[in-house]
Amino acid sequence: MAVQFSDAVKKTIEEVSEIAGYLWQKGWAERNAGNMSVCLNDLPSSCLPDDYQPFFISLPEIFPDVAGMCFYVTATNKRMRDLTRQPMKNALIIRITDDGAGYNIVSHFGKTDLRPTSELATHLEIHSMITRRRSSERVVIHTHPTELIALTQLSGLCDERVINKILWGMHPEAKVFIPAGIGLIPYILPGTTMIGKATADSLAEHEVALWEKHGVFATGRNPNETFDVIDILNKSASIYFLCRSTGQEPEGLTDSQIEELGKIKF
Ligand code: 2HA
Ligand code: ZN
Repeated sequence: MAVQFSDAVKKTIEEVSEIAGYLWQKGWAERNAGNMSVCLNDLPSSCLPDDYQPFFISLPEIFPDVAGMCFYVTATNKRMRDLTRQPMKNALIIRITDDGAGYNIVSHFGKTDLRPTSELATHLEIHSMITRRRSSERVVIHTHPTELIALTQLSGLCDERVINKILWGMHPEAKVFIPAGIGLIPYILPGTTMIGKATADSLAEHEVALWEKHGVFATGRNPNETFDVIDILNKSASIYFLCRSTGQEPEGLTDSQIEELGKIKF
């Protein structure tokens, strides 16, 4: 007998697996690259069997803002291309304990070798920031978009102001759909609470955070919307490199054109 999920949870899992396929097709998810989490505030406790034995794992710090909340999280060392076909063999559902000091695995009857992504601390820092702001966002995606990462490898470009000017200037929709732009996080060891806090702070101000020489984190109300902002920005970065490959510098939109686009509301 499998754990029964509500229709809303099943729909979320279907959407996440669809996006996992896109990340792989885009070439942004080599080997085990990337991870996702979704806040499942509607996970009914009735989906747990009466004899359920919660398996407790402690967290590297206390996360009081997400205490008691359930998350669907991709598993460490698993592939996005596998998750797209088998979402519950490559991800798990966890519930943060009421004191925020750890979590229980609530999927798989608590009996599984799967463990959450190595970037769990960053995901929980971001979900904590979202909860404090009472935002309706509930999805966090981390992936390795090639051209956005390449921007951070060029010393003349690895600057938040410069990167935003390039990205907004390469296509009008970048400013329309990502009006607050991308936040740049200078290199910090991945998997640490330090990079998690820096990322959450940056995402409080921007739609997307770019980890120098590594990848991006984005938040959204649903998996598709979260994927879209990364896709739009990486398209801009691709246009930039395509123009430069001709030996010429792209013109880019002017500051006043970008400002005008920033006033469009969707
Ligand atoms: O999940 O991308 O940053 C693997 C990673 C770690
Ligand atoms: Zn990564």
